[in-house]
Amino acid sequence: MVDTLLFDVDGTLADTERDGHRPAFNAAFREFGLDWTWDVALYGELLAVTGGKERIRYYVERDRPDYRKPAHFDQLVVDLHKAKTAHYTRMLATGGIPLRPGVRRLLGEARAAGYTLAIVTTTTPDNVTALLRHSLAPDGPDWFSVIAAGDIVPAKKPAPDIYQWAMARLGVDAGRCLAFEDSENGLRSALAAGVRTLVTVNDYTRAHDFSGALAVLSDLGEPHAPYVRLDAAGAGERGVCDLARLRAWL
Ligand code: XBP
Ligand code: MG
Repeated sequence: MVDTLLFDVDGTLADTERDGHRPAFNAAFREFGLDWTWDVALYGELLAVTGGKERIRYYVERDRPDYRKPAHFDQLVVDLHKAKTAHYTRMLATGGIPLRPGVRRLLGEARAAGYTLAIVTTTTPDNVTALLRHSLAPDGPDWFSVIAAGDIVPAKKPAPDIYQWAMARLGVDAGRCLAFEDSENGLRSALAAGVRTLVTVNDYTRAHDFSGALAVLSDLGEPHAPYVRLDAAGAGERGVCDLARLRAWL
């Protein structure tokens, strides 16, 4: 019996990557006098690597052979990332990034039904609490029994470690859990931890390989704007992803 829902954050709860993280990285680069600019297409490629600090290193190695690393490069990456987090959380507090369709509805229904909710993400903890507070509810972070985030485990998604860490913290085994992810790295991470996974795609992840997913949806859907199911088993089906629908799929 599934009674525990594990949510990825970036791309799953909200479309944070293109209009949140990406401009925040760019603002940090400018602040540090670096002429690095991540446009929408380039950022899509860089998303192959999870974790902001890891992504900066990947970019330098892959795209900036001209850049001469200073002796304190490791510290520079940490400082850049700290600045990026400050830009990002400020952005959430001022403008806000809305939750994706159906997210608030399903979280509310699951909470009312007594399900355990948890967050399982590679992003920085401050980013999660800022998003939940400003886009979900002032007490949004308290809706979740565990928030597993960031550098808590050294091996980020697609490694299963962050899911295993969260389940150990919750004291549940994988059979009681259902994960929500938007990307191939996220899906691989959850499946490797033995957790069945529902995928909602976004523009960056639509073409990923989602084999092994319970179902692949455009989004969770709302009564006035139903999801479209994208995986072969139910392609074209429309609906609203609620607890009854999840139970039927499980
Ligand atoms: C999210 C990430 C994160 C964010 C940026 O992946 O990879 O790195 O892009 O956040 P997932 P930080 O949705 O699979 O958890 O800069 O705080 O790392
Ligand atoms: Mg994600």
